[in-house]
Amino acid sequence: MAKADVAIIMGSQSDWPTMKHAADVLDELGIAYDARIVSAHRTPDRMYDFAKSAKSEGFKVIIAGAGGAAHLPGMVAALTTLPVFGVPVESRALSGQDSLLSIVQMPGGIPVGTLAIGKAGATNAALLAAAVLALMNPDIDKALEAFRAGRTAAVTERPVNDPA
Ligand code: RP5
Repeated sequence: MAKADVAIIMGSQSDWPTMKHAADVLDELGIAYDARIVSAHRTPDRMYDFAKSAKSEGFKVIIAGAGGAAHLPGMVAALTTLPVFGVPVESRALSGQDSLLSIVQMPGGIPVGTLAIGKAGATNAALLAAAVLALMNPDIDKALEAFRAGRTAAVTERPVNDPA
């Protein structure tokens, strides 16, 4: 398996349908990742071990998704200086507003780059991770440019009745 530059972590198996959108974008860009379930609440020791060893494992960026009382991105950011992008997963009770507010309002000094709730956030977390890696990797830069150009080319000038 190729060495993973990106860790995609999530608080629960139930977060995967959301976080898979980040994985799909990384696949499209040819960026290796490792997806793991790491819960701040249910597996705190696993979270601590992951965050403390993430840099020595070779990860360059961490994407962390969680829902509800979503402490995972902030706790991981407290334990590593790697960039952490937080994805608020859409919760059943409060539609992800709880997740968003749990992740976004970090105290100054411990940053989490917080994305939108749900699929858009997971997608953009992967694109931001790619943009960070692209600073050091021309192949990823090219893939990111092509990705953007593809999305631009896909926008028709006029609406159609049955878009593919
Ligand atoms: C959080 O609790 C997880 O990130 C998930 O979004 C939420 C619900 O988890 P499950 O009860 O579905 O496992 O820790």
